[in-house]
Amino acid sequence: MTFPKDFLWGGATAANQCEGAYLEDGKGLSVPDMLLGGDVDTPRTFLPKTDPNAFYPSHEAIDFYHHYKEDIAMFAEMGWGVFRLSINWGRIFPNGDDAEPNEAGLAFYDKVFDECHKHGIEPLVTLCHYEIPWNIVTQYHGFYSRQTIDLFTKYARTCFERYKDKVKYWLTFNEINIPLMGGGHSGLGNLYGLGLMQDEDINSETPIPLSDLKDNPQMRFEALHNQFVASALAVQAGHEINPDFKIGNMIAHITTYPLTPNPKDILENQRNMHISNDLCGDVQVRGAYPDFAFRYFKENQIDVSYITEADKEILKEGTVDFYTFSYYMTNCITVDESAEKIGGNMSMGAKNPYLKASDWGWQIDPDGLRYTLNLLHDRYPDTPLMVVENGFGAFDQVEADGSIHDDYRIAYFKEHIKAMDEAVEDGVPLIGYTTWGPIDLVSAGTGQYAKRYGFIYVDRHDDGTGDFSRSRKDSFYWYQKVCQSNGADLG
Ligand code: P53
Repeated sequence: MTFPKDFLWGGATAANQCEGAYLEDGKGLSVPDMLLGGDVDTPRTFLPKTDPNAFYPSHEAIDFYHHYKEDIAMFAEMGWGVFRLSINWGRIFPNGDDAEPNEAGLAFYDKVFDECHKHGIEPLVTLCHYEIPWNIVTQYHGFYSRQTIDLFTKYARTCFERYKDKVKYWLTFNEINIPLMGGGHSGLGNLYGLGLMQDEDINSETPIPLSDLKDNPQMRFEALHNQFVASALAVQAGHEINPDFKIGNMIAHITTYPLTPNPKDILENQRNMHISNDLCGDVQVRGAYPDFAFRYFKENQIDVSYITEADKEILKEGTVDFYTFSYYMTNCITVDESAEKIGGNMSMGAKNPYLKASDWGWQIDPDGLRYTLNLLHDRYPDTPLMVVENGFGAFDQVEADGSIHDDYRIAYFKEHIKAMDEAVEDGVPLIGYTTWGPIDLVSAGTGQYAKRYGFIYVDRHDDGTGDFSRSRKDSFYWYQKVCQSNGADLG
């Protein structure tokens, strides 16, 4: 058996995609609460006010807020050692800038973490998973304001102090590199990631597709910089509050290959990998911007005078203890503009003729995971790695007897776990694996329930019907064997 004895197996979720109860116990509105649903061809739209006639998937999500005991018991039944979840910032500071935290919100996560420990499950907590309080968007332009650095570090400190004996593993920002991904991701990155929206969009009376949100690259890069500083300050605060904390970063690692051996494609792919994946990773692991970033900033007319000497010091002092990333797919990069694209309205690259794709155009590439783990270990040789999201969004069919035969999902996971096994064999220090959406939840990209990821089915649908009941898919029993055998029994 290759996986280390204390390897952490589990699953990953985000508060806004699961909890629902969007105004309960004093929670304030946060960014996802303003987003309507879409599908593979229709981008999610955003409406900067709550319309009583519209369906906002996050408002009820899968009602984890009231089902957490049942859900965590089912996670334990699978034999998990770790559960990745996020704290919804707006439950703790409903407006983001409140003087005092909301006790009811803090108490909810006490109960959730206690429930995890009751079952021997270690929580891995993301502080900010696309959950910036809406008031920070409207009053501060999100992370574009340096004041938001203070608001975030206060929130982080509050969580670290409160849960210092219940949570050991923390992540600062989910997929911090999303604002660098381009394509349909600029709206997603600006709004979801940075809480940054231009005034003309904030005041819109009609729904705006996420992909059409106005982008201001100067503001986007300043906001991202402020987020780096906020992350580094949180890492420092966490280590001061409990030196045993392990605090990681989180990167959406969309690995890309050159579409052809044309050296122009090779160079373009290297540039893409540098900017999309490595820039953020380097800042958070090595504590400084990489050299290539400055050429990119110059070419994009970004004035980087906001990167002060004092900030550089903070980045250097706030490097992470481990590197985590999401891995779903790979894409190809080419200078040939006529090459066939992949990925629906969120397209991020060219189609790879050797790979099959999901119904959402995400190309399935288990070998790419082994390749990625090796790339990351080459780049950050002293840093433990963890895959904190990997999964297969698919339409599921419920049989007459209630069973769900999701062999396609089992096949996806089996090949990706084999790839991790190979990487461990290659010498990669991989410490854990949390699958994305172990229980069906709301898709971040499309807002759909129909894009299901779970081992556990949730009876809830895009038309707002369903009773939120949970049931086990075939993949549930399969993953149970994987966790219980420490990855030896892949069926
Ligand atoms: P959905 C794009 C590309 C890679 C990962 O995504 C992404 C996204 C954003 O859609 O996000 C992560 O739900 C994210 C999760 C999200 C998951 O991937 O669009 O951290 O919140 O649900 C899957 O299928």
